[in-house]
Amino acid sequence: MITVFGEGRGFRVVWLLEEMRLPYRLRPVDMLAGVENDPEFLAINPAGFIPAIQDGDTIMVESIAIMEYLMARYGPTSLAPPPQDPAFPAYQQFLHLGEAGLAMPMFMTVVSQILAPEAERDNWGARKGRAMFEGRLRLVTRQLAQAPFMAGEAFTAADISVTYALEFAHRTVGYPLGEAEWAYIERTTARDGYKRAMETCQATKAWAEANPRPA
Ligand SMILES: N[C@@H](CCC(=O)N[C@@H](CS)C(=O)NCC(=O)O)C(=O)O
Repeated sequence: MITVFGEGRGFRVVWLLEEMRLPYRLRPVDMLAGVENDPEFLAINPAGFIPAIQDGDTIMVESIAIMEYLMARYGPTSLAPPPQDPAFPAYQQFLHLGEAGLAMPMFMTVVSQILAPEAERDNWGARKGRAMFEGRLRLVTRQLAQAPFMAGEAFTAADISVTYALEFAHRTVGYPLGEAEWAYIERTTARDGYKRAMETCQATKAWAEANPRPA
């Protein structure tokens, strides 16, 4: 049985597991309570960030790497087009852009603007993180002008990666996404796999309900 430690970006992993219909359990990690009080989790990831997974003797961190592992180990799956597929380059690019280009720069902005002491909130790093998100978002917008999904005509794990990043930006700093991005989010999150993942991830569900999409 696969154990997923922590929500946050662990939502991506749970969503993927639901899409693949693989059995798993979610083991919550309370980051706000302090991981130093959670020795069982620290034994899994001594670096103290979420998500992590345990699958038999395998322990992994990094949400995108975990998704790639699960698809390779338990696929084949249409969520990961094969390298010969014309959709593969866009798939590979947006799978990683969702974290490296969107979620991570915005995360640095969020930790400054929401969690930092008042006097340290408005700083160059926070503004740069937001500007990086904004710049890279243009690649998403351009893709959506050509196709309904990041890899083209079909939903893939790249959409799990990017959708998480866009919802993160909205739910944290209220980032003003455009019409095309909202229509995209409606498409990707209408899936049963997303809805089942939301039911598993109760903290994420509460966070989403507290930050509804614009009407
Ligand atoms: N690139 C990593 C980012 C992991 C990450 O930063 N997770 C956040 C919560 S979603 C966290 O645990 N932050 C606390 C920390 O880094 O100390 C991934 O995609 O898994």
